[in-house]
Amino acid sequence: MLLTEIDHVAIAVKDLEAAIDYYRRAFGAEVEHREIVESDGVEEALLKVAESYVQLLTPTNENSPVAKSIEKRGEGLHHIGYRVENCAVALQAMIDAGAIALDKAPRPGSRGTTVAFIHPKSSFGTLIELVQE
Ligand code: CMX
Ligand code: CO
Repeated sequence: MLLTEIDHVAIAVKDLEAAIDYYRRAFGAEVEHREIVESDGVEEALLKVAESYVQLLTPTNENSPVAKSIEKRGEGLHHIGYRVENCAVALQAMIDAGAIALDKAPRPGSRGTTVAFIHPKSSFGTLIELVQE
């Protein structure tokens, strides 16, 4: 079994401050980590839940995949991050199982992780991010 934890559930939002404030008022959730990932065109706020995170995501430019997603599909669930021991091994295993890789090789993600994305069309409509800590 290659999955070790649900790393994060990512939610695309237009107003990051409003989303953070909502999770704070509703659950008392605090931001554990905040980062602008310019290579992905996103700003994230990570809310820790046990060993996982809720990743609130907002676009930083109009070409961002998250900007396109909000434009075409509205705000809401954007992807799921599956935590794995070794991203390269998990990526190859997914390709062998029929997945279409968006990243041909693992690359840097936020908070120093190594990640690879899988196209939703090859994974039952779910954009998957493999996350190695
Ligand atoms: N979840 C499920 N399905 C999705 C989707 C999503 N997030 N985004 C797009 N799709 C579907 C579309 O509905 C579309 O389906 P149809 O062909 O039936 O219409 C299909 O996938 C192709 O979509 P598209 O609009 O042509 O493609 P985009 O240009 O929007 O690109 C994707 C989609 C997944 C290839 C692109 O978002 C991508 O490369 N994502 C990976 C990187 C990323 O998301 N980075 C930001 C997060 C960074 C982080 O978490 O750290
Ligand atoms: Co993510």
